[in-house]
Amino acid sequence: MSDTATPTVIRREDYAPPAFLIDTVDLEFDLVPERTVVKSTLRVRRNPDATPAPHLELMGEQLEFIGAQIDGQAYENVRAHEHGLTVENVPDAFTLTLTGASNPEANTTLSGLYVSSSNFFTQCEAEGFRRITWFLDRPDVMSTYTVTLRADKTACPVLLSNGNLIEEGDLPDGRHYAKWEDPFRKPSYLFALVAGQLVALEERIKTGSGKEKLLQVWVEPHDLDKTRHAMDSLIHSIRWDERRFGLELDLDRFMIVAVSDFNMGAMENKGLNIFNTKYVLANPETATDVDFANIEAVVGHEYFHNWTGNRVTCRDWFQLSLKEGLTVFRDQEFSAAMSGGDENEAARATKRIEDVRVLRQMQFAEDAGPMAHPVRPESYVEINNFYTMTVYEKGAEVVRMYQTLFGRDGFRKGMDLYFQRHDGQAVTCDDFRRALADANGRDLAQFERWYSQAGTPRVTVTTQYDAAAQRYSVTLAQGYANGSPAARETQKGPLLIPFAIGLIGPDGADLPLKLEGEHEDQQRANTTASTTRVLELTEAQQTFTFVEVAQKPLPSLLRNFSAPVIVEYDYGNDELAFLLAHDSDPFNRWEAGQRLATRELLALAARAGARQPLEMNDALVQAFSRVLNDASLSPSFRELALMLPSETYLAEQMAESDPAAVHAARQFVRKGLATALKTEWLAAYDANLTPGAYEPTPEAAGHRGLKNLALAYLSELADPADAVRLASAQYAAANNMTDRAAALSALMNAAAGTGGDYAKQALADFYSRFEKEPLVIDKWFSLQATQRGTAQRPMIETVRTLMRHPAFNLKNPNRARSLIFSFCAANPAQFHAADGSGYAFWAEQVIALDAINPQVAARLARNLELWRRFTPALRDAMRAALEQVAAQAKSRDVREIVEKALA
Ligand code: B3K
Ligand code: ZN
Repeated sequence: MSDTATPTVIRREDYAPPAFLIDTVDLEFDLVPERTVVKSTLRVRRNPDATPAPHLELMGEQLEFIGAQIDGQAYENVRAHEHGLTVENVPDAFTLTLTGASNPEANTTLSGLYVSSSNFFTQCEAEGFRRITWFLDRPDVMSTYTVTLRADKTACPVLLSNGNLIEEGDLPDGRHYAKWEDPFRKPSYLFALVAGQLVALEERIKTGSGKEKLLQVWVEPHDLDKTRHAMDSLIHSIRWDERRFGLELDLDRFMIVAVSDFNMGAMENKGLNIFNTKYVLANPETATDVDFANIEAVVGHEYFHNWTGNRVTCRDWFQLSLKEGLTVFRDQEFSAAMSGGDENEAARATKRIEDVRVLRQMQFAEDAGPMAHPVRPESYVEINNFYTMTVYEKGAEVVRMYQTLFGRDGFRKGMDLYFQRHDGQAVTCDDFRRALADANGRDLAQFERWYSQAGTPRVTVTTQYDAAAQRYSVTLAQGYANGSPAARETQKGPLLIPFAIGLIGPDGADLPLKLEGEHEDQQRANTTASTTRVLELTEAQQTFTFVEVAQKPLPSLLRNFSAPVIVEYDYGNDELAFLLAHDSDPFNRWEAGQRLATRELLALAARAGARQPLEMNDALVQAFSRVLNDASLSPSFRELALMLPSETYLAEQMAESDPAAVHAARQFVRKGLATALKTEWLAAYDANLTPGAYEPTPEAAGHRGLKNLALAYLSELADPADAVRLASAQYAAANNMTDRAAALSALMNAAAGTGGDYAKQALADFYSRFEKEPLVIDKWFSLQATQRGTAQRPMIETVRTLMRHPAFNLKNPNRARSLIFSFCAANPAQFHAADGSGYAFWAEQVIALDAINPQVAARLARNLELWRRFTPALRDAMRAALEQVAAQAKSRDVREIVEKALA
């Protein structure tokens, strides 16, 4: 690993253009698992816009240097070192040929060129290309590539790279070759190759302008029956991007390849997307509704990068959110459209709710800890540590705010201008903001703070109604939630916050809105619906007054979550119940229920922590009962509204996180709701059966979701006989993974509650049934790692036993995540066991992974970063575990995380 005692900090302010440019790249690969030789021929010239430098400094890692030539002549003034190659005293323009080798088979980092199941794959973002050959491995160096791949024909019948196939043929000794050419200039992080024994599902389509395109989904032969959904998702993505943004597929061929060893979800390499199998492979027997939806979202995400990321890329890695925030926003809009059409607000709301839930639980937590950083970070030690919730999810919220401010048409105008100005360039977040501002005739200088300030903004709301004057005033005050010092340092001034608001009358209907001093035409321009107004909060505190308000209204605040902020408003419980029943904004209906539940759960957690008796709140039961029985609400909305906030989220809301108390409180409420509404859960179960062939449609998935939530609640009953009966039958009869996994989970939960062993047989059956399906065996591990433990049956023991299971493999990231991450991140009550056993396990695994795959290790390392916010006993034990990792970890990746956590 490349590590130094004092880590080098890379700073945004130090950006300088490259001293040299590389116009063309010609690569020749002789692919051999243990020693692959790469010959790279580069046309290099001095950058007229940079400070001149005598030597060409190329990045390179873990490479064996074989030789160099300049303009066809051997060149000796070359120095290979730990970080790359210095080519000394070069002319102004020249052709440089470099030959080197690496060992793909020994590459367990899964960055650069590596072997997985005897096939070759690459992963270059962010800095993997330098592990393949020496290069100016930075995104502002864009070149056109030709690539020749040579390999054994039997071992590697398929040879793929970016762009178009221009030549192929046989070679002596049973080898063959293929030559690829990518006509588009690209940075090195978008380079890819794949070679091996793969087969493809193919389809030819015509894009908007009538051009024919070849689409392929490449997988291992036994997985061909799981490619249809990915192909359909790709076609839907292509169509949607044409419709919504007028963006067409530019290459003649677009390929998706699935690989089972992969560090993240997928990668948008030009024309050759490489995917984790988890986000490609699906059929009803092996994939759940959630898997189907995730595949659609990730296929869309990577496809959308072709314009937002590839055609227009990032100048430097600080601008990562330029492509990631924007592309997440695009995939969110795509998924929303797929789940209900572009216009159906109620159907779109379920997607919005799911996204906001993730943002709040994960990104708000990031902002509260030592890794807090702005959407456009100012510095990093290891860039791979900055593919974060802030860059991705908060970045997507920042993009969404432009659309909220300018409307869908105004946003589209901004996007059009962005491509008109910057197609083929490597640019910055400022360039994007300027395109949006110019296209809409707006000054967005203040909006820049969303990119430079870290921390979660908090908007405190106070209201006043003057009945005599029929005036209702809303005062919004902005500041930041108590974040970490890392976040506070960046906070310089108030933000421009688009704050969507509605007013609800006593009958539950929205009131028409008229702001003081507002003309009628302004009123129409401001919003499409006259009952929701987007207030633009720009100062630390501002009052907005609505006039002609005949009755005292109830405010519906931050509709559709119009900005990534925390809203403080002193709603009464009855008001929240009223909003849950009546708000015309589906997001805020859900929000009201969550506020009600969160308030109750936190109160109970405080009592549990103080060992006081707990009591069920009848208002919560009534509110849940009304939602459950409201047939006007879609099943998927009801499922979301009846789900309690997660233990992790609740613990983060406490002054001192106490996972055991949160668990006790949440379990108490789950049981209470199960008991009080037993008949209703049983009825909901029956009412939402989906007989017949499995269909992954949003409607069918909604029914399954609500039915399985009912089953989960029923499994909490002191006497779980009904749940066990239903779940056993469902497990045996299931024709799809959603139902089978939910049934197994309910059986396991019933067993955890009663000490019965209802799940034993089903778990064994599940394993043997799916032994040959790695993605399903991942579910088998993760179901066990996240199951509820008890004092008599601590889960750490189960997890340690599973670590020795023959199917466990630490080198495979999906498997490591399914067991280790599931336990450490998704089973908080067991992970934070008072005896510190979870932390000791965590430290061991971070250190073990560090030696294999620093990127995966660093993800796991982040699991303890909020340690300062826990109760004192846990805090001390966590610090000790962090110190142990700090003393032993070698990689820059893990060191950055634990050192920041301890600082
Ligand atoms: N751009 C890649 C992520 C690369 C992560 C490198 N550590 C996938 C994506 O966001 O689409
Ligand atoms: Zn992305």
